[in-house]
Amino acid sequence: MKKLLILASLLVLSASTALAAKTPKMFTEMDADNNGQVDVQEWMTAEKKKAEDAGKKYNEKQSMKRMGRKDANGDNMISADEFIAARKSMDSGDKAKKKKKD
Ligand SMILES: [Ca+2]
Ligand SMILES: [Ca+2]
Repeated sequence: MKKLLILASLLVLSASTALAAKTPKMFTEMDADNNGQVDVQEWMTAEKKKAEDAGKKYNEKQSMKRMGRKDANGDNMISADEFIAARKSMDSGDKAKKKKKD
């Protein structure tokens, strides 16, 4: 019985580790307070830094647009799930996304 319990908890442990590993580094870096959501402030800070690093001027309007595209449920925060989903839809091409737009 005990062995089974240990096995079960091991399974849970490895499952949660796998889940955590799935969160992209880019997301965890943006999530400054580590609450699992990237809010507007965190997004803008990250985008500004990205623009500066690339020697570009930061465009707030476009930056907000990019965030809106990732924020699937419109709560002004990007969850890890939304971030991953947005990346996936980018990978699978823009055609489906354009259709979904309205
Ligand atoms: Ca956060
Ligand atoms: Ca959201």
